Amino acid sequence: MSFLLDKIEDELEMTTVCYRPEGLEQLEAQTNFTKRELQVLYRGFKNECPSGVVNEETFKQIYAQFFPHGDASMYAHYLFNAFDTAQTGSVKFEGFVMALSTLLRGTVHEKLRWTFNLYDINKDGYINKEEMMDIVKAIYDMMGKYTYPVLKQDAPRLHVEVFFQKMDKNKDGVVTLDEFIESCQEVRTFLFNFLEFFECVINMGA
Ligand SMILES: [Ca+2]
Ligand SMILES: [Ca+2]
Repeated sequence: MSFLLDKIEDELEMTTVCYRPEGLEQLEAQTNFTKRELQVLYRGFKNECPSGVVNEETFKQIYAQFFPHGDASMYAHYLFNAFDTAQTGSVKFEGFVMALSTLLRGTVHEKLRWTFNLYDINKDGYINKEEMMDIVKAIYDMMGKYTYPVLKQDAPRLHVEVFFQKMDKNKDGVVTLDEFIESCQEVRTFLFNFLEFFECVINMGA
């Protein structure tokens, strides 16, 4: 997501304050953004989403631009569901900014909690192997054929096995939030590295 932050910072340099969304003070208190940053974000948001809400289709369009050689639609779908905490099919500016604040400026713990929620596709509080497989496959699909080093056919399955061995401490077949956070903090796991790798790819492409 850091390409968004770069964009925000570019904008900040040349922007003049235009918008004053309602509840700005409240949002400033609830997020890690300054009032000025929130104004820039709001302007960008209204530009991209004149209706005032962002939907799954917008996520898909944005990711398709960044990953033209792959199919980002499934990853965009899972990502959108993590933003859409109320599961209403659309996300308002406030919700969008709260998630961005966590992703860009949250503590490690907050980022991990958010990531856990992304991977917990059915939102039952556990990550099971199928969910992990779906997400990892979605990431591979998104990267397409230009992933380096060239990935073997069974790479997603192997990565999921590694993930589970490391994360499922009590071997009950599901990963809880506590297991997830504990694992990520004690070792820099594949998963966490993969997300960082992913950020690098985005930055290079931006
Ligand atoms: Ca689940
Ligand atoms: Ca477990």
